[in-house]
Amino acid sequence: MTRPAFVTVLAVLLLSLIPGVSHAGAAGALGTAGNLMREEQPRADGIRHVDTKAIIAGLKALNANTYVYPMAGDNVHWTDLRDEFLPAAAAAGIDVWVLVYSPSQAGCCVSRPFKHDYVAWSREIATLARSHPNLAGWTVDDYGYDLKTFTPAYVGQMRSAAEAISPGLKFVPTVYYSQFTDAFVAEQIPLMDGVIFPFRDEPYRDTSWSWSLSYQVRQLAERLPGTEVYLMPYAHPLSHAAQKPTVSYVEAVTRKGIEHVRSGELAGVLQYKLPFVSRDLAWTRPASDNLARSGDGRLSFVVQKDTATKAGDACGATRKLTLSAGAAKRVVSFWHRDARGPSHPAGYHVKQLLLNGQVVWQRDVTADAADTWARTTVDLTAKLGGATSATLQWRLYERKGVSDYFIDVSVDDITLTGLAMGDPGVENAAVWTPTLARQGGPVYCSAQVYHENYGADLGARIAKLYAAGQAPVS
Ligand SMILES: [Ca+2]
Ligand SMILES: [Ca+2]
Repeated sequence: MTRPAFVTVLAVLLLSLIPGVSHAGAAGALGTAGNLMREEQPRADGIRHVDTKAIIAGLKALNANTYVYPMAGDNVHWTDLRDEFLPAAAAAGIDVWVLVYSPSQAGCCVSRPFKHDYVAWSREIATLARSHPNLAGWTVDDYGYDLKTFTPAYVGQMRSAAEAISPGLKFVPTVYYSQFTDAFVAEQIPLMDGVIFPFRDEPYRDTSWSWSLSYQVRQLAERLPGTEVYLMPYAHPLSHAAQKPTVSYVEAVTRKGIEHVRSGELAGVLQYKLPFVSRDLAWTRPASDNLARSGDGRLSFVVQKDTATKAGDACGATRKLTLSAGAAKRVVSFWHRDARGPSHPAGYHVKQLLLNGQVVWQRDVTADAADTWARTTVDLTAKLGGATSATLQWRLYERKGVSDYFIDVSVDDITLTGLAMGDPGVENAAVWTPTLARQGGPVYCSAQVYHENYGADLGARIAKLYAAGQAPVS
C-alpha cells in the first residue's frame, strides 16, 4: 500500500470514530438497493417482519449512507418501514429512498398498499417524510418502460401531491441509458429531481465491461444539467447478460462512479441488489459458477446471444513479457476451452495468440471439441532472437460477423519457458483488466474470477470505497 492511500484510510478510520457525523451530504449518496430481508421467524402476529436489525447492521458494515427500500411484498413492508425501519435508519445516519414497482413489472412485483396509484404513493411517501426527514426520496423502477402511465400530466399530479406536504422529497425514477431520448429529456426530465441510471454497457447488455461508463456518465451530465444522476452498478446478475458480475467488475464500476461523484458528474452510487446480509441466498455463489481450469480465475472472451458482430471485431488481453537472459528456448503454453465443436458453423469466431501484434497461432472455435480443455504450445524462440521484451495477446477475433452465435472462450493456466509475466494462472483480475482492449463491436473479454463468498468479498471492497468516498477531499 502506498503512503498517501494509507493516510487516507487512517483519516477515514479516525473520522468514523467521531460520533454523530452525518454520512449524507457532499459525498453524495453511497448505498444499495433491494435485498430486503425478512426476519427468520414470525412474530406473535404470525408475520415475518422486515429484519430491520440485520439490514441496518449490513448497511453499516458497507459504510452505506443510503438504502433504497423496495416495496416488494405485502403491506407489512410499508408498516415496517414506517414503524421500525425509518427510525432505526435515522439512528444509524442512513437515508432511505422508497422503491415502487411500475405497472410493466406487475407480473413479478406489485408494491402495496397503493399498488399502481402513483399519486397516492407520492402523497403518502411525502406524508411519511414529514415525520421522518431521513426518508429522502423515492423511485419508480423501470420507469422508462411505462411512459404510457407516466405521462407528463400524470407525473405533474404526482409531484403536486408531494410538494404540498414535503417539498424536499426527491423523485428519482429509474431510467436506462437508451431511454434518454431527446423527447424524454424535454418532457420528462423537468418533472424529476434526479434519475437512477443502471449501467449495463448499452446499446449492449453486459456486466463485465466498464470502459463505456465514463463516457455515458459525462453524456448524461451534459444532457441533464441540474438533474441529479445516481449510478446503479449491477451487483446482482442482469438477465440475458452472459456473465454474472464479478467482485472486481462491481468494484471497478463503483470506483469510477465515486470519482464521478467527486467531480460532480454524479450525485451518488447505489448498488443494484448487492447482497449485504449473510443469510441472503446471493451471499455465496455455487461452485458450478467457477469455470476456471484451475484456481478461481480464467480469461473469458464472449459474444453474447442475439448480438450482431462484424468481421474484424475483436477483444484481447495484451501482456508485456520479460525475456529471461540466455534462455535457449522461449515457449508459451496455455489451455483453452469453449462450448463449440465440429457440429457448429465454422468461419466466425476465431481464437488467436499474437506476438508483438502478429498472429502466431489461431484456431476456429469449432475446430476443437466442445466443452473440452485443450492445450496449445507455441515455440517463439526463432521469432524472439535478440529481443529483450515482447507482448503476447490472447484474443477472440470475428472472421465473419454473426447475428446470434453465443460463444464464451476460456483461457487459463498459461505456462512460460524463457519468458516471464505475473499471474499466468489468471487469478487476479486487477493484473489483467487494464490489459484488455476491444476493437469494433460487442466482443467482450474479461478476467472472470470466481468468489464463493461473493457477498463478503464484494462487501469488503465496497465498504472501503464508500468510506473513502465519504472522506473529505484533501
Ligand atoms: Ca486460473
Ligand atoms: Ca471448441
